[in-house]
Amino acid sequence: MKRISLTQYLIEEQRQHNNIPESLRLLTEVVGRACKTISHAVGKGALGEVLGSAESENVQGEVQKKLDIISNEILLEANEWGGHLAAMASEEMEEIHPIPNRYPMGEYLLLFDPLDGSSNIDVNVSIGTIFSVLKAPAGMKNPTEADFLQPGSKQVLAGYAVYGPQTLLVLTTGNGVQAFTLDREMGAWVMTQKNMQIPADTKEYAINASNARHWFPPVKRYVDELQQGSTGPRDKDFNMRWIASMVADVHRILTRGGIFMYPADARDPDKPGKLRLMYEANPMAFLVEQAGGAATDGKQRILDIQPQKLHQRVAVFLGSKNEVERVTGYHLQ
Ligand code: P6P
Repeated sequence: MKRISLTQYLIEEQRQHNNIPESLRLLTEVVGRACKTISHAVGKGALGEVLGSAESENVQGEVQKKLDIISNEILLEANEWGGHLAAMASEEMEEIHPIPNRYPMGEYLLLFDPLDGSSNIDVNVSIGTIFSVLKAPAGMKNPTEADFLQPGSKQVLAGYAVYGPQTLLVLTTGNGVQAFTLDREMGAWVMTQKNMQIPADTKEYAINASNARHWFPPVKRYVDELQQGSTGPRDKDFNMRWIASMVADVHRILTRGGIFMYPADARDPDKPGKLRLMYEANPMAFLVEQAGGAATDGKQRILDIQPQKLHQRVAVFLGSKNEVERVTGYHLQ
């Protein structure tokens, strides 16, 4: 494959599809630059004295890691001056973050989970940054939370950076999924995968099996059948992976197929699972569908869900289309 930079890709994409105007291209490159900075901070680990807890909690009531806060600050500072954003929203902040008055206001809304998989930071397992871009409503003057509450089908760009053995940037603007590897010597994102595709069938599933006793019947039935393997109705053996970093699990699925599940369960009927709709499920669902996969909450397409709250949670079933359709079918029976 011809090695092209993120900038060249975005410019050529605009020429072909006219869907990445200058301001969106700039936004994407700024987010990419912020992810390089986060990658550098993450890579320092203990040497940078950035590991461990920050002794504070986020809006989810989860203890924040120092790198959660550092990553959030990096994204805020990188994106607030450029003139392409009207406001930002983050898993780490209760309220939206309007662009300060000293900077021009742009036409996009940026949402992110600055460092997904925080429980893995201190044990050197892959983590990542997830981001989603929406257009601000026409004529909006003072951004409010309501302006962000758009279904995932309205995203104009979504992606993630995964900080693992390689640092990768994976994104879509609606014309397939492309992956870029960080060339650390050049400090540049270089395209290494074009038009990633998720096989419709798979032998690999991802779920936190320690929650099995809480699962509702459709998930119990689906996972039991997988575990019966060639001795059961599926008539083939399956393998399981659970990294507990959504970015890493989703990247594996984009690379070789699989189904990822974080279902609602009986522990808290008011809490439909753990993952957040706006800045985890929606961007990942956009990527997965663009790669030929499927993403539902067990009953409906994630990208069709009309959000009610910025930090609302959603059950997630995503990945290989035939498996997602099977487990969704069990929910709808
Ligand atoms: P559990 C990380 O905290 C996260 O939000 C996702 O990245 C990941 O898929 C999930 O939670 C892991 O949850 O319950 O297995 O720790």
